[in-house]
Amino acid sequence: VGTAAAPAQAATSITINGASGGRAFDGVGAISGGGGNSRLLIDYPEPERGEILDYLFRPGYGAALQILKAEIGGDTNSTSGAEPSHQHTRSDLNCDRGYEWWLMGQAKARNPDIKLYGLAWGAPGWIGGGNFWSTDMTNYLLSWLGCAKQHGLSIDYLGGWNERGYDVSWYQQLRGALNSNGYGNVKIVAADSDWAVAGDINSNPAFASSVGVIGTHYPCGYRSSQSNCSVPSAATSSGKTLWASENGSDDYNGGAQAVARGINRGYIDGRMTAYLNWPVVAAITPNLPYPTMGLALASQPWSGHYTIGKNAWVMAQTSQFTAPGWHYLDASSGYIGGNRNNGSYVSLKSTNNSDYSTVIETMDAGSAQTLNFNVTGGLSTKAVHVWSTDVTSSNPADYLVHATDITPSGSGFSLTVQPGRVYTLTTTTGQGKGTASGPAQGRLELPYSDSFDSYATGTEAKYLMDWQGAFEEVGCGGGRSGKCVRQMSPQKPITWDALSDPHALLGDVSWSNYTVSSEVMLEQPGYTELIGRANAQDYSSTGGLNAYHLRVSDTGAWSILNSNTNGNVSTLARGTTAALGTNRWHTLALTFSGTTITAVIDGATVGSVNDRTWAGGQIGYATSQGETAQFDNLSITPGS
Ligand code: 147
Repeated sequence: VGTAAAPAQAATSITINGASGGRAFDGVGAISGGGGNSRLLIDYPEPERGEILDYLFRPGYGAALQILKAEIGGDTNSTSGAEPSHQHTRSDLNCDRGYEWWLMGQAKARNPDIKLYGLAWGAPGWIGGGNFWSTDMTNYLLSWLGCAKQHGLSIDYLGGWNERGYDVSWYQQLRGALNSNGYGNVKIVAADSDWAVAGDINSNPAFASSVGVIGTHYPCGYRSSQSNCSVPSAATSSGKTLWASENGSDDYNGGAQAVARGINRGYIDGRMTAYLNWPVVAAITPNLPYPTMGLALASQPWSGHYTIGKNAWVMAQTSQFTAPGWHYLDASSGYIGGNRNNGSYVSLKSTNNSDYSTVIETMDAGSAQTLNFNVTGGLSTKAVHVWSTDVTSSNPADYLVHATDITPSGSGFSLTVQPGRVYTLTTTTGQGKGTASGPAQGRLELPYSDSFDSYATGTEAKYLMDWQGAFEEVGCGGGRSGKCVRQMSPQKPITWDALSDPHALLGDVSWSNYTVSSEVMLEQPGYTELIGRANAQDYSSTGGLNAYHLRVSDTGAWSILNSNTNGNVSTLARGTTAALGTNRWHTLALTFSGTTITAVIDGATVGSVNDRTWAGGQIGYATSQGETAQFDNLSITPGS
């Protein structure tokens, strides 16, 4: 080594005292939803799909999540996609839509002790006449809980409206409705927004008794900052359980430092007893918002390629060594030598009152430090198992590494900790690191086609990623046999972010010259679209999409449109053909060849334009707002 080592700091003494008080630990976990981020996972082939699920949920294998928070779908975009509602209309109910029931089931199958938590981002427009804080919404959540029961899933926690504040009387109504419908054991989390709710909880005992957990988002700073987790006194003095009910929004590898800091410091600074990473997995194509955020990357179901992120291994340093119901030991948790820059440690005691785990992070340390531990207060003094993750390394072999055991001499032992690492010291066993790995990356090859006939009603067609509305398998209309895809949202939803026309995208962003064709059928006056060369999609301001569109109306009016993420839509060509009417099937096609875009309706070329704005991208379907159009026989053929 060419540089002199920094002078060793004075050794620090840490007592791991089983007699210390401390809050109950609720778990570390992640969020599937808010939204659409898990979409492509269900379309993975086996064995890769099961391997990814093992890395997320199987105890002693990977991230070993202790809490899974799932979106309660609302047929509206909720960041990186839309998730389907169990009630598209007031009279509708289908408990098998989407992939969250499946994901929760897969999680429970691997870890029956995982806690489940439901939260809505948006909702179908029939609810409360467009008012989220309504009795309709309370009933909507009750029917969602009924669906969970049908799936054999018991829900532990339920939230209100993601990051849209709270309505005190609605939360009280929800508590009453849960109690009188057999869900007295479901704890309410309020309000998945900021700390404002704590003041009302302190001043209103009826509200306080309705709320089980105060859950706040990004309490340690947004995204990778996550270092100082201050909590207002109204929250600490409320006596309520406090959670960081959403954190993260970081790259699956690049967020590891923030995860390491946030899990420990959330408790040390703010007595927060759960840490939920957004999202659980990046199972979306790279053109959508936040394409690599989560614990793992799984964006290519067609190739089977996936990568488990450093974030997962850092989370494992807590999850594999603890369980919900363990207790923090406050006297044995803090900053090394009282200095935040040296790093932090938290100690937790098992429900058997003997085993313990201490998680140490040295993200901001400048040099090696020697820690002298003394174990007391009834805790085990048997061998200490040491596991560590080098967060500065990009080599997966350096994550969740099992080092040599330490045998305490009496009740004392020492450990030298290097900078930029997470260490877990434990008397427990059963930890492990999965070894499965997926194949190399690959393109989704053309030609690609789907007759949509091979799916169960209510499911989503392979690779078709809803952005707004809900595109779902139904028996075909218009006198046609077989199955078709139908846009199921008949009115404007209660949005979470930017409203756009219902649309769904499919495919490889590297597709450039091709013909996309599909049969379409309008159910009401309105329009439907075939989209091509689709790429970036805005969610927060305009809802705009970089793409070309062939739009056709029931009247026969057609246009070739060029849209972008600034929300601009320009018309490249337009005209009128024979009326399409409703409940009649028609064939649309769009051909992209270099800068030439050609539109065909029912076999006749209606327009051809030259435009060089978009060189390539996905295909898609769209409808006017509330139009429940159907789609059949998608075909994408390579061109030149
Ligand atoms: C969160 C949402 O809850 C997630 O669905 C997802 O959109 C995520 C993306 O980062 O963001 O919402 C936040 C948006 C902004 C902040 C915090 C959370 N912020 O600026 O502190």
